[in-house]
Amino acid sequence: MKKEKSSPGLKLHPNIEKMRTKLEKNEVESTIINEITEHLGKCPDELLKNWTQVKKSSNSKLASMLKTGGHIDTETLKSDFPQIILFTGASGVGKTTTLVKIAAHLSLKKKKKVALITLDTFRVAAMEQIKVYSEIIGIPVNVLFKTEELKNSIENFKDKDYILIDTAGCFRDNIMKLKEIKTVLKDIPAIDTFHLISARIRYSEMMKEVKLLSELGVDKMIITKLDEAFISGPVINLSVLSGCMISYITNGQSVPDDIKVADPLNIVNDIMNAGLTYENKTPEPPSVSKFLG
Ligand SMILES: Nc1nc2c(ncn2[C@@H]2O[C@H](COP(=O)(O)OP(=O)(O)OP(=O)(O)O)[C@@H](O)[C@H]2O)c(=O)[nH]1
Ligand SMILES: [Mg+2]
Repeated sequence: MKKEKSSPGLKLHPNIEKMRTKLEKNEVESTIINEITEHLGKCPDELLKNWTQVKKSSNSKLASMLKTGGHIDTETLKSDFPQIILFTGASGVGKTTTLVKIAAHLSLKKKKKVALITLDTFRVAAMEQIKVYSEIIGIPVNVLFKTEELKNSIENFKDKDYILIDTAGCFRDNIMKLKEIKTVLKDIPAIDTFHLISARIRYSEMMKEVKLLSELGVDKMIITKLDEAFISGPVINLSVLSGCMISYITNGQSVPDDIKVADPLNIVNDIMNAGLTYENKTPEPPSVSKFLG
């Protein structure tokens, strides 16, 4: 990451310098840091003297720059046909866990008719994992060995409100699979795709994934494992600079609780207060303030 210091000769308030350092150490991109500096530069001295107020003002400015949205709207179903929701992402990113969290919310809390389909037949354990969860929630699951079987499987679940589809590991295979799925499902009206990205990977890696996905028309992200992130910059950079939007945040292994609808201020507060920054040696886990709103 290119680091840009404040311009020489221009003396910044010590608390603005402190905020710049905090953001730099969290690997926030310099364009964003400069916008925050400009914003704080317009704040009265009275506010700048108070570090808590500086953090608050900086967080709300950052929040206003974040792009979020695209979460599942359970109030207005788009058509009579089930809403199809695909979950993609690198292996181990949390696809199955997140799908199950959302399925539990839709079925148990919102009382919607939900079915699961998994295309992840690569590992026996993966099939077992989703079967066990579907039994606990009390919803059907269909395990498919070939993408071509998708259309039939969806047809069998056409009385449902939502069909959630789990895909298999490896990101490069996932892109191929996604292309295949999109081809098979090209006549189906309501398909939403959520791509999952771990908060722990580098911003440059995130951007590579987002670029490949945007070519497939995917712009909704779910950020997983925020509870395990040591620095907050990559998620902020992604949300401000990539053009995609963050729909959900997951911050723990507990099903179904550890997921939240992405709210800009909550995200900023959580990630700026969490993580092992250079200021505090022990990470504070972000709080799960509410379950899916
Ligand atoms: N700490 C933490 N762990 C998570 C989170 N989400 C998922 N996990 C854990 O990450 C591990 C992998 O989760 P899965 O849901 O199996 O990931 P996946 O993407 O389906 O993995 P594959 O199917 O192998 O590609 C499990 O141990 C989950 O409990 C999260 O938000 N925070
Ligand atoms: Mg899985």
